[in-house]
Amino acid sequence: MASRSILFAALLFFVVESRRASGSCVNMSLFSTQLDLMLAEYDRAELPPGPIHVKAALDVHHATIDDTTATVRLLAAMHLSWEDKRLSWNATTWGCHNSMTSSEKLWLPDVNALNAVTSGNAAGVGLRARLSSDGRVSWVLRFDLTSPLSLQLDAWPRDVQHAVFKFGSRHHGAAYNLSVEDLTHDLTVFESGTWELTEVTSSESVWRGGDVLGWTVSLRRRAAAHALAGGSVLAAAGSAAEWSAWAAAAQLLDRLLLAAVLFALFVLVCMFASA
Ligand SMILES: *[C@@H]1O[C@H](CO)[C@@H](O)[C@H](O)[C@H]1NC(C)=O
Ligand SMILES: *[C@@H]1O[C@H](CO)[C@@H](O)[C@H](O)[C@H]1NC(C)=O
Ligand SMILES: CC(=O)N[C@H]1CO[C@H](CO)[C@@H](O)[C@@H]1O
Repeated sequence: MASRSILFAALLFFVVESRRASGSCVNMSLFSTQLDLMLAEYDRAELPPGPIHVKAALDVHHATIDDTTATVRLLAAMHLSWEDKRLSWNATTWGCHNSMTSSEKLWLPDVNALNAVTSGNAAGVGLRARLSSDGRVSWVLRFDLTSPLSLQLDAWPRDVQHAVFKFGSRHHGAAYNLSVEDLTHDLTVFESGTWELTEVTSSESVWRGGDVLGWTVSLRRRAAAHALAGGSVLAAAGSAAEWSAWAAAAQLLDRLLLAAVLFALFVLVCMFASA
């Protein structure tokens, strides 16, 4: 029941969101023409005017530790947003408040992981960015990161490990300031396996004149050995239950037999008595 209402709420949210994304334009073809004209004059190689403050929120999708290689792997989406006044417009005259557009046409902050390697493909880059009429740009970067970890095993198998992932501009003395923005929703982590994500905390620091954002991921080991022991206890409990059922049945049979014998004796006694 609960899951159904969650599903319904999610569906409703999706419908409302997609209406807001596409249904808010009065005349889409008119708006597209205006937007194309604006982007034709736009130079992506030039910095947005004024001080640039890029806000970042990290949405952790999956985190796990590989004991054999002492590495931690993180799958996450980083939501970046900033202001670029060159991309603002009058929502009343254009008949539209926001729009998705190809991100390769825009100036983008070069935020990257500083202390981890991207596994497989390079960091997934959002192909589209969301523009708002007030000049705010939102863009999502996807990370698949692997980082070495010095495992603290004092508390094994109930150990909690902390891994820090740092992000910043690829270039020293970045042209923009970076700060952490809290996620507007709870963590949605798809967990499986040995490690359970318990906490994600963020921090801000400066390194070589550039802002550095750090997210510390805390993972607790789901003691596999204990789980196994628990499993075998359960199995034992299962067979014990089976045995007690058998025993009960045997006992019942015993009593029935006894009753039958007693009954037969009674019948015999009655027969002798009447004879
Ligand atoms: C949308 O704008 C175009 C171009 O300005 C115009 O030709 C068209 O009639 C408009 N459509 C509506 C539904 O207003
Ligand atoms: C947008 O345009 C309308 C009408 O053209 C005008 O009245 C309004 O002041 C403009 N808004 C801004 C923020 O410039
Ligand atoms: C590029 C930029 O805007 N840098 C600024 C970042 O923030 C510090 C202070 O918080 C400023 O001194 C920088 O100029």
